[in-house]
Amino acid sequence: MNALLSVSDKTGIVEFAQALHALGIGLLSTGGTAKLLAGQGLPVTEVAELTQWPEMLDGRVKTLHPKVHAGLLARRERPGHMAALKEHGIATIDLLVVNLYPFEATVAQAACTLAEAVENIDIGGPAMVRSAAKNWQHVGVLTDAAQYPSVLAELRANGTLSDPLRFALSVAAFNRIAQYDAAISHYLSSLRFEADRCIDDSAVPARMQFPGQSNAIFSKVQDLRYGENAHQQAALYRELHPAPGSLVTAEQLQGKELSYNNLADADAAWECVKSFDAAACVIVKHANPCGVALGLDAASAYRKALRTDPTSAFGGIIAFNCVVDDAAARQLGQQFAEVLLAPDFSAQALEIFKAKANLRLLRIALPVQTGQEGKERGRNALDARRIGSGLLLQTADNQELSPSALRVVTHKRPGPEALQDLLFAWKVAKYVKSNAIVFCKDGMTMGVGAGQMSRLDSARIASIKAQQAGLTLQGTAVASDAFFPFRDGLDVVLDAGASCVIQPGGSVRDQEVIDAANERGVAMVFSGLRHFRH
Ligand code: 93A
Repeated sequence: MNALLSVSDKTGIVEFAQALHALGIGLLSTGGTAKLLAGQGLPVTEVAELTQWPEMLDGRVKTLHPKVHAGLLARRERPGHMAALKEHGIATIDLLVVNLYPFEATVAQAACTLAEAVENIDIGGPAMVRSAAKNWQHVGVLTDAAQYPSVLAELRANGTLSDPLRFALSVAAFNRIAQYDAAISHYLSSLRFEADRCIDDSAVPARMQFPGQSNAIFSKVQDLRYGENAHQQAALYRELHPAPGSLVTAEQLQGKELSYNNLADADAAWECVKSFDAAACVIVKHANPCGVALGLDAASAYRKALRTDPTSAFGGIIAFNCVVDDAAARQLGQQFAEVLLAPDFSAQALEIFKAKANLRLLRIALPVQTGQEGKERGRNALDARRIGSGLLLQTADNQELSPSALRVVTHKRPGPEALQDLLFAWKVAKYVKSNAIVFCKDGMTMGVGAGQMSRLDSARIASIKAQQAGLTLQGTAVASDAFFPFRDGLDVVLDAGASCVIQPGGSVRDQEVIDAANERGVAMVFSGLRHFRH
């Protein structure tokens, strides 16, 4: 058996080659990889020696040779193929280990030039990977160091690779090539061709991004059982380089397989909860928060969040931005939830959840919060949405409200506590579908009106729900995701008991609404920022 090893990322390659050698497998390799292996005392034949052709053109031509490709492509069961190999003195290559020139990492660097990017387009590597993957019945192809252990395990156990493993490796190889080519095509498509600059490509910066352009490359994580409804098919894709702290980086610790709706709701809950600095809990149903609260710890935040709307919370998605300990776990154990997300769970909490085998537990690391980047906390830069045969792209709603931008527009000013509640309500409203009306007090949602075509109805629904939950809206702070076009919406929230209001402002009738607030003796602040979410 012969293996050809040609890797840019040399992680683990020495140990892997040593193991292959110990199994009696012959080693072939390209310049840099061969040098590394030979330096470790491994008997390795350089491809240049095999082909009797030197690596040329600064390494652009290393393995593009019939001796390599025929060795990979020959069908062992066809006498004609084997006779041709014999005639030309070509040995079969049964195992191919390749990882490609680091194109994606190169163009991710801000200072990368077009020349550097182009030099990192691997030609020979993908060609070999395709040959090997096409001939999967005879060749095992490894394109990722993570595959080394499973391949070694089979080789050690059986001296050969099984059909299912070779097939899986082939699929992974073609996926990798597709991803790689997509990265190249996305990158080149993002450049504007300027004749004089592109000819001297060392002067061309790597990315000339147009506003709103997506350079994200997605690869499939898994098929989902079905989509939003049972008759719809669905799959989960993730970006090649997901932002740290984004939902797709989550690790599932237990529970049933995640569904399409679970993932969509978990994302809504996670995005909301990680926007808070204090310990927070967010309960989501049908993409809307039905309870959000701050607490001293997970347990107290959860207790408060649940009080907002215990009826809707049944079967919800519950997210925390802090460790879920045993106290929180015991309380959570009393409720039926579909998914629980948190940066971590204590050992006792995990023990408690074991009794609920179906409950899906997701652990997601919160990104370290430093500077503006930390503030982004793994948010997407772009939002995408399908419309009939088209795609709408926009930069994501990542605008943070700075308290200094708040403008008090009424005679009455909100006191420090009211201001806290207003800012909390404002944060929550951003994650509620429009039209959003959110009543809050003491770091807890008291009534949420979501997704109505009329702001008045959202206001009414929020107050009906508060009543049903046995909560009083007296003295609450209320946030409206967009301006009140007339005073009627304001009157509804004040009639319900609110004593201060935050809204973007910007209506032609702002003065009518401000006058109404003054007439009723409440404080109102303008955020100058709208948070539509449809
Ligand atoms: O420059 S290439 O496109 N031409 C080739 O013929 C070729 N053969 C292997 N790149 C080629 N490779 C790549 O070289 C492999 O995909 C691998 O990434 C890298 C390993 O080179 P070395 O062993 O010299 O470090």
